[in-house]
Amino acid sequence: MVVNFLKEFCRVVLPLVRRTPSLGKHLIGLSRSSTSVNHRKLVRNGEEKKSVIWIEGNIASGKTTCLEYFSKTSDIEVLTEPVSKWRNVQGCNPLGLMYQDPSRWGLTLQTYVQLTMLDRHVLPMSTPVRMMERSIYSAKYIFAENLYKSGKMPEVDFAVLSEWFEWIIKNIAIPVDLIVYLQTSPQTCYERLKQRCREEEKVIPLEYLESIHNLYEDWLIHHKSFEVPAPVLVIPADHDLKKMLHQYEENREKILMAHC
Ligand code: TTP
Ligand code: MG
Repeated sequence: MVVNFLKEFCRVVLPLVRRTPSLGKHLIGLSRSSTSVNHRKLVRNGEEKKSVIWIEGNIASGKTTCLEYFSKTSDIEVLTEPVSKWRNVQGCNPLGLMYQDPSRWGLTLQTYVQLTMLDRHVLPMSTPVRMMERSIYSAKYIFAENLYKSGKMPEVDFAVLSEWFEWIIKNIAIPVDLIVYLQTSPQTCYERLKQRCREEEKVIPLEYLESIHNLYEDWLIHHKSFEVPAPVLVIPADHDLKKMLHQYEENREKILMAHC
């Protein structure tokens, strides 16, 4: 009987899902409309409303520090970026390889970043609020875009990565209610980068941080490049730690009540 049911399910439902991507999305859990700017309330089949906040900003803009600050609040789940995986996947270091030879290894790194970010986005939520470092969107709209625009990613690599990305955002629900943009000057990031001294990043010149900065500004501030999937809260982030923590506290309500 179970076998018959499964056969019937495959015969009737699967072709329907293939023909109707939005139905597949409902089966995955959340409709696209419920994550858009105009429908910001996350209602998953009658569950309580939950809120997802992305922390975005240049390399070394202070995203992890911001997440660490809010991780002390109860009922918030904080997902830091899987950088350790990018530095070590089965004994290989795609991040280091990319910085050494972007044309050869850019696609390798960006494919893996895309996978690991997607894995974060689809994790079931166990608390009312989730904050996460970056998103699959900035990996594509900022980093992959930068590699391609600077002539370091071959056209065919960018095309394949883009098709993957478009498929993912069309078929898999990526919830977001608010983007917190830590806005820095490239110079500040450059100084912080030198201080923290992550081995792979020693080769990063100031111009690289300037390019990333400009792509961020075009996307989140000037709305000149790509769709912005949620409202943006801009926090000036050139300040010292004390002032930054003060600003996070000042903005606590705006950030944590993102879904209201
Ligand atoms: P960031 O995502 O900027 O993380 P961070 O920890 O350096 O930032 P913060 O100090 O604000 O917490 O970058 C991690 C490294 O990964 C950095 O060298 C840039 C690189 N990277 C890519 O090359 N491609 C990508 O798509 C992403 C998301 C990061
Ligand atoms: Mg970080």
